[in-house]
Amino acid sequence: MTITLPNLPYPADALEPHVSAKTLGFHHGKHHKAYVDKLNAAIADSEYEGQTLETIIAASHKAADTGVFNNAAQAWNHTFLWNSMSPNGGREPEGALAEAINQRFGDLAAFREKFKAAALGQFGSGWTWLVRKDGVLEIISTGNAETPLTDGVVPLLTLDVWEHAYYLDYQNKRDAYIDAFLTKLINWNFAAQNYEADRAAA
Ligand code: MN3
Repeated sequence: MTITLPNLPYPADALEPHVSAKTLGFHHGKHHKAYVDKLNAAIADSEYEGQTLETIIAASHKAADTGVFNNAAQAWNHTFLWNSMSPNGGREPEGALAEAINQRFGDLAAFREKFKAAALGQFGSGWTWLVRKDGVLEIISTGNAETPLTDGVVPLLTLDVWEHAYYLDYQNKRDAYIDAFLTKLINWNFAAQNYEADRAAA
């Protein structure tokens, strides 16, 4: 069994004008694909071969096997990213997740402000996440390939703040890219599914 590159959940031009088809094409077809290809090369004939992606992430992290971990985590993070955005995104969260957002952050505007500050404040490459930690919502950032999966918290949604995610469309204006994500693209339905699944599992 090899790790496969999943298709995008929407056409490459579906997020325009906020994320161009060119950016999404490169990001998925070149960057994400390269992580998957390098991972498969690294795990061939190793103890990781045939394991699920999640198992490979946990085991390589524990073993400090950086070459495997970086590519495995990036493969997983990017699939999670595609689902964190939607052509119909940017609306307001609903139901229990909306209540939890309001309870934790005050209101949606305050959530957006806090998420934006975290995404802007991530120095260099990395990711900003909404997670559920011990039943409480938190906004966290991780550097490079790091993923909350190895911290025992449940990711609900993520934004990629590596320059390759936005440079073609926004150049150095990371703040405009973050605003577009928060107001036009963010997939609250996906976050709500992850939230409900974690509540049901608790
Ligand atoms: Mn990326």
